[in-house]
Amino acid sequence: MQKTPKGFRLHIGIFGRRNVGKSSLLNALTQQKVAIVSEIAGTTTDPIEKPMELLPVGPVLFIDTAGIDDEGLLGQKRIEQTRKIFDRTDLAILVITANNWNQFEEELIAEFQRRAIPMIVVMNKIDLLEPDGKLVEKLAGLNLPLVKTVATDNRGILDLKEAIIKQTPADIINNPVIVGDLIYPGDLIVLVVPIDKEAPKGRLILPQVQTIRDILDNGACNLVVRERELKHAFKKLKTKPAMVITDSQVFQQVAAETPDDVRLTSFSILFARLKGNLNEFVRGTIVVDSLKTGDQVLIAEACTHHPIEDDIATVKIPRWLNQYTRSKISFNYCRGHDFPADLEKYKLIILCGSCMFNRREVLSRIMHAQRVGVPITNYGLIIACSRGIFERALSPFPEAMSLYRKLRGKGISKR
Ligand SMILES: Nc1nc2c(ncn2[C@@H]2O[C@H](COP(=O)(O)OP(=O)(O)OP(=O)(O)O)[C@@H](O)[C@H]2O)c(=O)[nH]1
Ligand code: SF4
Ligand SMILES: [Mg+2]
Repeated sequence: MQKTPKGFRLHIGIFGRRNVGKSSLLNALTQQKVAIVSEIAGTTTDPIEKPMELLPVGPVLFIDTAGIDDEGLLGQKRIEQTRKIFDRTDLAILVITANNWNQFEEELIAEFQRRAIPMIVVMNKIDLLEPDGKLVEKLAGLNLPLVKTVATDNRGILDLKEAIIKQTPADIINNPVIVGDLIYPGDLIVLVVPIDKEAPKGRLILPQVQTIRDILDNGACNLVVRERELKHAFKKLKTKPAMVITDSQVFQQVAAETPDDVRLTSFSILFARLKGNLNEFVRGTIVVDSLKTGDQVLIAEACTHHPIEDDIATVKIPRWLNQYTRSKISFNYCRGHDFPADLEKYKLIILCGSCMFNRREVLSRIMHAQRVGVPITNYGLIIACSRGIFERALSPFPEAMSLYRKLRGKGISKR
């Protein structure tokens, strides 16, 4: 089971005059032939909805609308239909062609502003006409983000995705679902929390507390145990739990003691999904299998703390990855909000759990990596992979699991 609550699916409306390339843009963004495209103005007559996972933003619903400069009675009806879409638009994309901007566009942006809908202006078909400098200046003066595209040639589509990340309202992009979409009310969830010398005195750490709270918010039950009491807890339970969530450091032991038909994952994988994009991180983690001696890997930590003994970034992850790959990888580091511009030299980028970053910043990092074609992942998935428990830890996430199997099927061998 994996459902995306409708409220968390970002609704992106694509608006503009007829024939500016709205449907072409939808097809380029989704990399599918979702909408019919033709040179005849007025091709799209009814709104077309396309739910999809937009990497790296997450679940979105694109709504391609009929061009709204129509004239005549039929045109009026289309305008009314398109205007109804305004009511459920979280983010508006206003498509124009090179220099075509007048009262029609002015009225549209005034309407979006009145409704407090964030927007992006897309100047499409720039292969046919040079953008007018004055118009570009005017839009900058209005504080309207502008992206230049050739929808038929995929040009500018990554810029558009980046603009979508920047303009998405914070409450949507910082999606608060930790585990709620994976469980039902009444389910029993077992959480395994080691209390070792690294655990803070007298309390649990924030990701554990947030997970407990999310389970409560969804009407399910928490059973919190240390790893040494897990066996005993299973013996006492009359029915199997719906899921076990563990600290990744004790994953191997917990996996051995948890029945095979009980879904098992780690806090860090739940937070990889919450803070970043699980599918994108699965793509990145697969690359570990081809790492070899001398390859450069970037580890990006959000905090600037001094490395402690047995530090995760400088000691544990390098040790586990070198053991797993039987190589000597060259590790480089960046910390805080600094993120290097010259990413091309890296074979892989590993982000920390990013608990101090908002999701927008993590998604921006994923976009930077995508631009230069460098795979990216995070601690949670790297720990699971290098400890040999990757498949088991992905078991609660059918979409990520099938992506993983598909990538493996493409000849990426398992060590
Ligand atoms: N040269 C060029 N042609 C484009 C570009 N984008 C779209 N087109 C062409 O422009 C025409 C209209 O594209 P559509 O995507 O159907 O436009 P639309 O805005 O959805 O049109 P309606 O549905 O009629 O409102 C098609 O012939 C596309 O192939 C572009 O960036 N460059
Ligand atoms: S995982 Fe959290 S605490 Fe650790 S470096 Fe990253 S942001 Fe800081
Ligand atoms: Mg269309």
